[in-house]
Amino acid sequence: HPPVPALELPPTADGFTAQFLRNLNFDGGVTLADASTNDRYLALARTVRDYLMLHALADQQRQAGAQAKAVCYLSAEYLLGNQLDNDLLAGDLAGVAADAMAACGIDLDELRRHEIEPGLGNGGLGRLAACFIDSLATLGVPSIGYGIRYEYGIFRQTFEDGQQVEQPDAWLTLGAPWEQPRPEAAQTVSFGGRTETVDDAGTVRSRWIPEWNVSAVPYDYLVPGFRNGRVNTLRLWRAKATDAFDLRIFNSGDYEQAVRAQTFAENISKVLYPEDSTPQGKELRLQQQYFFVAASIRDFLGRLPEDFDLARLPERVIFQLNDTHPVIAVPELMRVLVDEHGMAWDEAWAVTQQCFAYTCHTLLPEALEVWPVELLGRLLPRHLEIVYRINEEFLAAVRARFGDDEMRIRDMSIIAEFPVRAVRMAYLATVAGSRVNGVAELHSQLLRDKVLPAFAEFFPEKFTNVTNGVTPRRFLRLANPGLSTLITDAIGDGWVTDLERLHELEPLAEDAAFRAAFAAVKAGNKRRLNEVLQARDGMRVGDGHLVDVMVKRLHEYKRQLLKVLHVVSEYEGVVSGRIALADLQPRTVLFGAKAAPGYAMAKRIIHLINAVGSVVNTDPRLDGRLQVLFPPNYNVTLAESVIPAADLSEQISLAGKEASGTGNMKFALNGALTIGTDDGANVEIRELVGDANFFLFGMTEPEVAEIAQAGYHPAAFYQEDAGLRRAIDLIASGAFSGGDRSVFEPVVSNLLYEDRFMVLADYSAYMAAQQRVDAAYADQDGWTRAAILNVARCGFFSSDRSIRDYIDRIWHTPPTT
Ligand code: 26Y
Repeated sequence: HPPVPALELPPTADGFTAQFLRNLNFDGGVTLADASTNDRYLALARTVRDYLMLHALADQQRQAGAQAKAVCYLSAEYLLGNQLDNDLLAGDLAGVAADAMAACGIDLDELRRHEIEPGLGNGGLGRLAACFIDSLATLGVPSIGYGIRYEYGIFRQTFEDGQQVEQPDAWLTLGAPWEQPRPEAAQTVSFGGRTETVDDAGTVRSRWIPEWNVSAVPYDYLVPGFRNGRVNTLRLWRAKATDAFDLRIFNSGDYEQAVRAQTFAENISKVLYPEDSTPQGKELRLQQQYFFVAASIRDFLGRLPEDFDLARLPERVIFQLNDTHPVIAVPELMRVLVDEHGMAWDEAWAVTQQCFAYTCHTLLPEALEVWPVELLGRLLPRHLEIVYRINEEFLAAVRARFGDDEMRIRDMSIIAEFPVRAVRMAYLATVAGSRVNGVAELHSQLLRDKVLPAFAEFFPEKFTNVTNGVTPRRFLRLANPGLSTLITDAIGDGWVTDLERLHELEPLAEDAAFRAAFAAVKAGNKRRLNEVLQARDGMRVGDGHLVDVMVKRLHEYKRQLLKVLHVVSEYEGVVSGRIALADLQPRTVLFGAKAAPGYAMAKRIIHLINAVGSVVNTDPRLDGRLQVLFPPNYNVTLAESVIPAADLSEQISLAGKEASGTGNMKFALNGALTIGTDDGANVEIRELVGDANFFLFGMTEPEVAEIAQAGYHPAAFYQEDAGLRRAIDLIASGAFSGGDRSVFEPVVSNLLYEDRFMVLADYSAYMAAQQRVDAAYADQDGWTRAAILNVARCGFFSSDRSIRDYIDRIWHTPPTT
């Protein structure tokens, strides 16, 4: 085609300015003089995207015709965080953008603050997916992320009288400049109806006669690699009513019914379920899951050449199942191969088994998804038949190997019989997938030994580990510019894509000037956090305070209550005169946590944290030396300010319950010291940073199993430990609830009589570990040395390494150039 005036590459400030103004004028329809903050933000975002699009087009050209195997990452959640800085960094556009904004008299920081992050995930699992697509692009692995474009992401949290109130997250209302709708690539997804058998030239086949359809419209996000010219796609699906669906009803003359039908269809991608780890078995959730995987499989198959032999599908794709949420993809691929393409069952099963791999992210049995047969049969009748057949053949194989061991058969059946007949999605994924992985060494071992032992015995070759990681671009380079500069000045900038090079910092831990510079960066990060907290919530971290941080979803197993008991004990100690104020290490304890809206105990714990904070923070006897801050609405954006400012990272789950944790990695990488149990990836962090630079406490997983076995009696710990008794009694007395003893009674009695996660059993060990923290912090120089060693030794936790492990152990998808 004739030459078109292209954006200049490499980008220049003039070129950037011109494109920015074009976008402002023609896309936004305003002049610079009249543009609102939102107009300017949208035009800036568009301009950044335009530059990335240049790379994307060139990349597509290079990859066109290549027959490389691709990873399709199937995830119901992507907790992306802000896009502007990420894309400016990846595209190496920050300098020209700053110059261009200056030339236009625009405050770039104001536009940064204007951005609303896409919160399309709950917590660790969703954030991991976002880190993984970043690493896939940076490593140049052909890959597509598939998910759901929720109109409302994770709720916005506010506090009223210390209690959580949820507000809708209307992240799309001011425009969505990072996404590109592709209506022409819409897919139709069917639901409901029935199956019937047909005689197909002598073979009896089942076929699905669905009852209703929705249209899945893709919205594409560019996923740029770090300065490598690679741009992958994140394709998120939005549900729309199909025309056919509407028309039929419109023609019947029932306008209102037609509009209702539209609402019904579009509800599918309306809202992210805010529960993590307690599946509710809701029909809409199953609709969401099938909706996005059915659209994604069709979409991927549509990219293959017309005459492609589907028997060779495993050479071209691996579908990675991010937990059980997308596992309905297994019977869907079988249905497509067998019913739509006429492939023989056995061949289709062989193909399917090679095309899937499953990552498990939990150890809590109640977190494993199970779909009642009644529901599945109503929504996806053909898929239920397929699951039954998969199960029948699998159980026949089990019988062939172990004989008619009915106990074993019942244990391993993909169909549970109690309390209702239901499909165990984790079992289906394990039977169907080529690999099953846990997300940290300990987790993978417990997965084999405790969660899926019968399957590990039957398919030992399937089980593997890939320890989680975090992207160093967002969580070090962007979040901690001060430390990034210090590191780059010392060892060059290769660490951004080769994080093990941080080891080169180790000798500098012994260099007094480097330690001073490192400490100055930490102090600067605390000031920066204070600016953010001040503007956001009117809060601030105390000067000279140890910044002690516990940020993560609110869950009993994560044991925010243990942290609360520590705070209450310190408070009670000072108030009762047992601790001299001068002996109290000044500390600010910072919490961030959302509770699932239906999780009553988690919400009570939030209330308790706020209640303790308002008493402790204002009691003159503490003189501000102990502060509890709980900024509401913890999200990726706040994490980026909090993590670099932390001195102490709280990773205090009951051993054997936290699959991995990834916040733990982000803190250590930013030079916080961890106080933690022997759980999840804490184990690997401690091995790498060394015992001297990690505050370990608490029972090990085998010890937990042993006391659980023997019968755990929390009240005994209360009886025997005077400090614990005083802390619990103070809460029970109503000291934090205006004298009303009933408010936190459920928390107290739960601790005393149930305490499922053994908070009381680990209390004294935790208190002792906190004393070691205080003593260590008193030696500031020693603390800084340990912090530097944490940074230097955590290169392993790059998500680039995780992705390389997935490639080696599971995907076998080499990077392409
Ligand atoms: C079924 C539904 C209710 C559900 C929705 C979300 C179930 C689970 C989840 C999310 C789970 C999750 O975030 N798990 C976390 O995954 C991280 C990444 O692997 C781990 O680091 C972390 O330990 C684990 O709790």
